Amino acid sequence: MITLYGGPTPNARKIAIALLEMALEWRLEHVDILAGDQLTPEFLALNPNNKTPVIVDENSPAGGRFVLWETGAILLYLAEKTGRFLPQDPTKRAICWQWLMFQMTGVGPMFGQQAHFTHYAKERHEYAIQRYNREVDRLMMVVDKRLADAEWLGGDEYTIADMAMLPYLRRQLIERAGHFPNVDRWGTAMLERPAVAEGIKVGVARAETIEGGLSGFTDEHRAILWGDRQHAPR
Ligand SMILES: N[C@@H](CCC(=O)N[C@@H](CS)C(=O)NCC(=O)O)C(=O)O
Repeated sequence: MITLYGGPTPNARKIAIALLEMALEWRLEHVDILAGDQLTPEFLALNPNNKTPVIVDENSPAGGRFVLWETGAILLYLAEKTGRFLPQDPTKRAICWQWLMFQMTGVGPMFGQQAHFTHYAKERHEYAIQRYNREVDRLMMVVDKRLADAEWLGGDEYTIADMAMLPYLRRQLIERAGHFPNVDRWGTAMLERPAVAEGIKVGVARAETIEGGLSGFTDEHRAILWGDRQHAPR
């Protein structure tokens, strides 16, 4: 049994999609990051970086309980555990890692900053808004070009790189529909997969989360996510 600690956020959705695609036995342990669940001693014992998701695998290949955080590492662990969604051919495998790393180091952080300055920050910072909107456009262009040349991010096989990317592109698929036709084609194919359609709903039933952070995002939420509690010694 694998426990997924997380809520309705893009990073937890990556892992829910993978667990469903791989038909693993799993359960969700809901972590409400707007209420500060990620800052409790119990959660920090799992992930000292106070970020969701975390998985706890009671049946790891080494035997027994295994805790892992960082979605790129979790996706690779699950793919290797099951032998699925990671190409066998060494160069195809490396290309899959390349797009996975591109999601982890480029798309994830930059889309995150764009959402922060566009939706969550209390004051309006024109420079930051422009900077991150332009960077999101540039990254979208790179992904669109890749998907013009290949069916899936890794090439001709659906892999964990696609699972990592979809949750971050969902909002773009709606807000920028028609601007990036190859991303649109890929997004439609992704959402037709039952595991993807179900995985992106992870935690929604329990959520008090403000999807997209557009309305009702309060100073209390800001204090939890970017205030002093984040910097308290642990
Ligand atoms: N690089 C990390 C990012 C994880 C992350 O940013 N998680 C957010 C939700 S999407 C979180 O739990 N934030 C809580 C906090 O910062 O206190 C990963 O890929 O696992």
